[in-house]
Amino acid sequence: MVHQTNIVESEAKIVPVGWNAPPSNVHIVPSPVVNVDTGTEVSFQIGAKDSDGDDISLDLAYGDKSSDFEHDLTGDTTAIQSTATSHTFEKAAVYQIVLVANDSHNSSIASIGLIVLTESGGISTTVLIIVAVAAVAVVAVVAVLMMRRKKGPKKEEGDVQLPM
Ligand SMILES: [Ca+2]
Repeated sequence: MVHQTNIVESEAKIVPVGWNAPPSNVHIVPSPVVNVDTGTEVSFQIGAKDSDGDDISLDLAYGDKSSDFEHDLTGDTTAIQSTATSHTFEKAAVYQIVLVANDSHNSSIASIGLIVLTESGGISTTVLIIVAVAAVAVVAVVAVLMMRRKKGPKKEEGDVQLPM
């Protein structure tokens, strides 16, 4: 006859009364600033950890009045946990994206800025900016060349005279 013994392992957590470690390592990836075009689906990796092993609820606000993305991270671990989500921004603007991690005692916050550029006539604003910078550079090079020509050695005329 085989006897099985169930061994229950547990870790003792000594937490002083009234003391809590708030969620740490609260993160949003990509970070810190992203440039995207309107209508582009942007992927986010978000997460946190709790050194007490508390459950963490994540609340990600996109800053565009759409519904927040909410996700619960299960406790029992003090490792950094994360999850993924994505969102499409329809209007060109600068968005402040805020992630709140709550362990039911305290909240910790992380945020990033996200720049959404509009498209006009199929040419993105980024391309227009690059073209504008390139045009300024060309003008600068032409100006330098013209200044060098003016400073160059002057040709003296009338020095050479043939004897009669
Ligand atoms: Ca905690």
